[in-house]
Amino acid sequence: MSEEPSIFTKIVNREIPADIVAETDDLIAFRDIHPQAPVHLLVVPKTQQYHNVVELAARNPALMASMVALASQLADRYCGGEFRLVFNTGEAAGQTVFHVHAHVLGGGLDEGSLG
Ligand code: DGP
Repeated sequence: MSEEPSIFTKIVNREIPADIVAETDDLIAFRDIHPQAPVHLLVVPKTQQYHNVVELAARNPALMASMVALASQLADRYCGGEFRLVFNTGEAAGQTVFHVHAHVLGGGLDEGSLG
């Protein structure tokens, strides 16, 4: 891997702590450090090779589908199965970590909370 490990790769590798709520062979999910909703989880592929959801969807749609499935399972567990799924894409859209991740938001959302 030519890039420096992302902050999320460091969480995958247990180099920095996180409140991990689920893990599979390919994915990890943990609580966002700056929650924007009563339930705010991040679902993240363990690989950092996809920088955003557009790359992921083009190159590995099965992995993207598994992210949606895990988001749904977590929403069942934490917020009654209903949730907002947000992929910020690009700096101007608020993306700060260029290792693709889905924000799973739920549990009494305000209109304005976009992750
Ligand atoms: P985005 O702005 O879409 O790139 O989302 C990045 C999210 O990652 C942001 O909501 C805050 C979260 N985040 C950044 N660093 C950490 C961290 O070290 N731990 C956890 N749990 N979340 C983090």
